[in-house]
Amino acid sequence: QASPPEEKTKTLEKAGVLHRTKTVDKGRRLRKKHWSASWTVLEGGVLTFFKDSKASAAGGLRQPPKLSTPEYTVELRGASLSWAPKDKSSRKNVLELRSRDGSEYLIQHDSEAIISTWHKAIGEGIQELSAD
Ligand code: I3P
Repeated sequence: QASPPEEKTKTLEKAGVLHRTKTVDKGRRLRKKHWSASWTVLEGGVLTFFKDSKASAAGGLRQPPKLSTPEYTVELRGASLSWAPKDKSSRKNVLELRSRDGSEYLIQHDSEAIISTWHKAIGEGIQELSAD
């Protein structure tokens, strides 16, 4: 028996620190790339990039991490994901996520193993939503 939709959308699928940058905002290409390391959460068909994790890391172990606020939220419904072509970045292991509203994000991690688990999880998230 299928679980009710509310239950499904609350499931945390994945979380971790990734490098990301927004390159296009609703069809408008941004002039500069600003890579930052940010806490990233995939949950209920939405990918959320929180604000730069360096701010909370600066507090060190003596301070609890500050509750960070989301910087970008990307609805996976109607989105597409692929490995970024080489001309999009000099970095290795870069994914390109295009949202339905015409925004684009690059997502990167130095570890091929880690970026591959994100590729799979985001790809599956997009697939599941397109089947609804
Ligand atoms: C950019 C910065 C980015 C780089 C980008 C540079 O310079 O070095 O990291 O993207 O390359 O323009 P600046 O800090 O002066 O803005 P990658 O790391 O993804 O290669 P680009 O111009 O080829 O996009």
